[in-house]
Amino acid sequence: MAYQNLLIDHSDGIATITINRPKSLNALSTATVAELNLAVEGVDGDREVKALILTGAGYKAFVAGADISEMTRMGTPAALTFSELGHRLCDALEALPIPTIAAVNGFALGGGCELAMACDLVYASENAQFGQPEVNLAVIPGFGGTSRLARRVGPHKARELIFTGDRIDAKTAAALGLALAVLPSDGLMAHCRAVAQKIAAKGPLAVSQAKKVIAAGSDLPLQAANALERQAFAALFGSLDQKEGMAAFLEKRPAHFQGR
Ligand code: DAK
Repeated sequence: MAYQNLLIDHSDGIATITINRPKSLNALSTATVAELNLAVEGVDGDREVKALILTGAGYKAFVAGADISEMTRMGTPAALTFSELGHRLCDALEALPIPTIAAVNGFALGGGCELAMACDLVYASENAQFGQPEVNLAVIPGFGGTSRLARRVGPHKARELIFTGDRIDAKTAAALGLALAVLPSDGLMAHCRAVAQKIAAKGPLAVSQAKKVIAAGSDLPLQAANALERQAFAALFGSLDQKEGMAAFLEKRPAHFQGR
């Protein structure tokens, strides 16, 4: 499939989606969000892909938000459709059975911050800036920012960031837990690929179950979350990979996982 606004790369079991609209700082137009939905669907159906990296083209921006030149023409029905498209994308990223990594290489504002927060792991370059500046435009986050930011940094800090529209730098984002680490700009992708490769070498069913249980469990009381964990833990003992992983340990050799 030929994309107008994305670059897609598959290598060594890792898919990389690069949002490629550098002239508008990779702003999310409707067409870009629609293409992202298709690209994520494509990754979902590909058993060879063990991890997904999402980034923006160039060194200045991950995504500087939803495309303001397009939003300026929207009324309520079009805004609802746009917001649904964005929610579908963020939900699809969270539902992928593989880990997703946001390589935040510059501005991650508005829809860009929301997209990063829909990924499992977020790494930032030194020049990255995060924020939900929608109130500057007299709107609110529309791709899940009100809920995901509150879950990531707590409702108190989320209120401050969303009410003021303030941008925070990479170090502050890391201190808040919004980013896991801050990397030099020219080392960000190598770091993200190294993390993706490390994960890709593990038992894929186990990684997938861990993602699912952490996501579902974080919205449940502890006992219910532990019940989910028990079921997933036990189910993995029915997999070939579990036999292989434990046999390889005892035989002091590398494991060869098949995802079965
Ligand atoms: N949309 C469109 N174009 C953008 C853009 C954006 N979000 N951000 C930057 N650009 C364009 C600029 O217009 C400029 O284009 P030219 O003038 O060169 O043609 C080019 O990118 C370079 O930007 P600047 O010249 O402004 O670059 P600076 O380094 O001076 O400033 C900046 C960088 C990121 C601080 C600044 O560009 C900026 O403040 N950008 C806007 C950031 C922003 O407010 N983003 C949040 C957008 S709101 C909803 C659904 C979704 C959402 C809300 C509701 N529903 C449907 C309910 C989401 C909303 C948002 O994401």
